This record gives sequence, structure tokens and C-alpha cells, in this order.
Amino acid sequence: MDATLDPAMQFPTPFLWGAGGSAHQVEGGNRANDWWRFEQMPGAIRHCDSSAVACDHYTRFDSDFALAAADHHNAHRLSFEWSRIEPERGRYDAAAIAHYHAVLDSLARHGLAPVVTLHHFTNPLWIADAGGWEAPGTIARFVEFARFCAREYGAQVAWWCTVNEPEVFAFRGWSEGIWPPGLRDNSRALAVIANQLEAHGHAYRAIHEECARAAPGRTTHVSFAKHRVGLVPLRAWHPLDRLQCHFENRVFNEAVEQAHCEGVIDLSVPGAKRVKRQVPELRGALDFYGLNWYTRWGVKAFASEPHVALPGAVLNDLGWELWPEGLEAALRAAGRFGKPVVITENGVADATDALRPHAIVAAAQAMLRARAAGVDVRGYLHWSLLDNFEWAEGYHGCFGLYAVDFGDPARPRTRRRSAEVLSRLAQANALTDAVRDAAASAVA
Ligand code: IFM
Repeated sequence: MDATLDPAMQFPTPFLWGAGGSAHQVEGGNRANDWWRFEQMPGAIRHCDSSAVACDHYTRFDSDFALAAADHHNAHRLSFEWSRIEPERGRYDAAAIAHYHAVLDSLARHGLAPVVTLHHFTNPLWIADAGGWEAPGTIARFVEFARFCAREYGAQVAWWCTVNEPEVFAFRGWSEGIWPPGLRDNSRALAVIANQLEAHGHAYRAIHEECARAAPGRTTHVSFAKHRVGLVPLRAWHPLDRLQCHFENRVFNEAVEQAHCEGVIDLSVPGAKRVKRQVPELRGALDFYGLNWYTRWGVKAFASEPHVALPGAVLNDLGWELWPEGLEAALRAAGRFGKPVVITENGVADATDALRPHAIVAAAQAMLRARAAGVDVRGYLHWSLLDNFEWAEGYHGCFGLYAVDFGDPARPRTRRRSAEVLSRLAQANALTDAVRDAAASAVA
């Protein structure tokens, strides 16, 4: 059926359609941050991969945005690399500032609305060496950086994410120890989440103040990107799996997303020091819910590997369950806060592109169902435009609509069939037969 005949298949206008990436994962050459230093540790990164060149997006951003524009995207999520813009405390680098102006100009020329993230996991070395996100002073330093960026770029950027996935950032780095700073201490992880949330509250206000001056009369949207994950007890009958699942769901999903409601941060997991903090600036500091959604895990108590895929699950290349149906539940959960919801990340590590085309169609279905149920879904930013440096997994997780050959110094990009699926979706602003056909022929 043609979507023009079926309003239930249509998305509202305007709707953000696009893809994303983050500075350290795509740019190459980011050597003044803690991730670069972490990468130098033997065994830290799968196959000893390195972000040294990554996608060379730092020099190729214009042609990359041309690919996105040709695919009918109208938005793009990117991050500013703090260690480039402010390589030393209080010293703002003119060349880096000019670079991101050029990036934003290029996005505008290509008709792509920027969705800018200010902290996507990396820290300037001077921040890391001063205690990173455990040091209370980092909150103020980050808010200064956010204010600087909003003043500098506010006229060009209407959509902002302050921090990306504070819960993932903290648990990977301070609890699982597989990201910098490589620690295993849940109490410290909770403190890091709290500091990021507090920083968000202050940065939210700073960005609004500066954007009101830089772009009077324009609506500015500020949020943070929240990673929501499905968690179920691996053994539904087992009381300890259920209990563990309950605690993890509470801290990872619920406590983080609820903090802005009353301006209260309240984080706890058994065996760790609870963090309870009133942050008045956090209250109401969310213009939209930025939802990052990928998968679900079975939770197993007291296991060396506490998160495992459910039996029979279809897995992506990183062993994560492909569960696009769960996106509807995540959207409904996000919608409880009464704010517009933008999917700031959703994707599949799938080098052969066998799963991704179907997953994009399933994501569109989930968005339409959530909209029918009253959730104000306003955008879909696929993760990612390009294959990129997947943190400790190196180049193993290929999330791109475009494949990148990291073995070739020229880093050629190759369009995957799933790019066509998203392209048709974005062009029609509807889930049409042409979209479904593209997905079906991609996997045939
Ligand atoms: O690549 C990451 C991204 O940096 C943050 N969200 C999840 C993605 C896939 O793991």
C-alpha cells in the first residue's frame, strides 16, 4: 500500500532522519585525550586496533556529509572533541574552533541539522590527570566548556546533548574496568554518574543562556543521550537473578532518567556507597529524551559474566541480541516523561549487513506504534553513518550504513544496502512498500 494512502505509516513533519558518529570514533588524530593514552596499553583494545586514523573523518567530513545528504538525511549527530577545542585548561585552540565551524558550515550546506554532543566518553588529558569525573572540579570545567561551545556555535546548533550515556561511561570505566580509567569499583562508578548528571543540569542552563543570545527567537533543544537497555532475569524462576535484575534496572535505566524530574540524584547498587544529591539545576533540565537503544541482556546473579544473551537469541557481531521489538517498550518508557523523544542512537554491529536492513524497518514500525500510543517521537539517528572505532572492540563492531576498509590507507567507504533502506524511509518520511522492498532485497 502506498504510504500516501495510509496515515498510520507516516511520520510527522518535521522529523529528524539521519545517522551519527562521535569525534574519537571517526576523526582520527585525537591524541590529547585519555582514550588515546588507554589505547597504548597492551591488550586494552581488541586486535591492538588504534584510533590513530579512524575514518579520517577529520579531513573527509565534507564528502561524508555528502553521502548522508544523498541518502536524504536531514540531520546528523556528531560530537565536539573537548581535547581539541581546549587542549589545556583555559586555552582554546583557534584551529580546532575553526575546524568545527567548517564542519557545521558543511552540515548546513548539505541540509543536515547538527545534533551536537559535548562529552562522548573522551576527556582531555588535563581533565583525566586532575581526577577525571571523580573530581568535583570537573563539573565546573565541563560546564565552562559547554558554555564556550554554546557561545561559539549556538547560532549554528539548535540540538544539543550534553553528555553521552553517563551510565555506560561510568560502568565500563569504573566498574568493568574495560575503558579508561580501568577501575573496578561500583561506588566510584556511581559517583561518576552523579557528577555527569550534575554537570548536565548546569550545562543545560548554560547552553540555553548562550543560545538565547546567539540565536534569539530560535528554539534550542538540550538533553543528554540515555542508553536504555532491556534487562530480564536469565532464569526467570531464580530469586537472585530477579533481584539483581531489579537493582540493575533501577540504577542503569530508571534512576538516571528520573534525576531531572525532581532534581534529585539517587543511585544505589548492593555493596556500593549510595549517592543521594539534590541538584536544583537538574530539575526540568530536559527538552527532549535522547534515547540510545540497542539490545537486552539476561541477568545472572553471582556469575563471572553477569550479562548474557537469552537462549536462541539472534546475535549481532558483538554478541548482542538483535531485539528491535524492544524499541517500542523503550520509547514508551522514554515517553512517560512527557517530552519529545529523539532516538539519538540505534544500530547493529553487522559487517555483512544481513540483519541491519530488517532492523531499520523494525525500528520504523516500533516508532510508529509508539507514536500511535501517544509517544511524541521526533527523530531517528541511526548509529552510525560509518564503521568506526568501537572503543575496546576496536574495528570489530561494524555499525556503519557505510563500510570503511580500515586496512586500506585511503579508508574507502562502501555503501551498504541498509543505507538504501534508511534513505527511502527518510525520503518518504513514511514506512512505505519501497522501504520494505529495499530491506527484503537487501537480505534476499
Ligand atoms: O559506538 C557506541 C557509541 O559510542 C555509544 N553508544 C553505543 C555505540 C555502540 O556500542
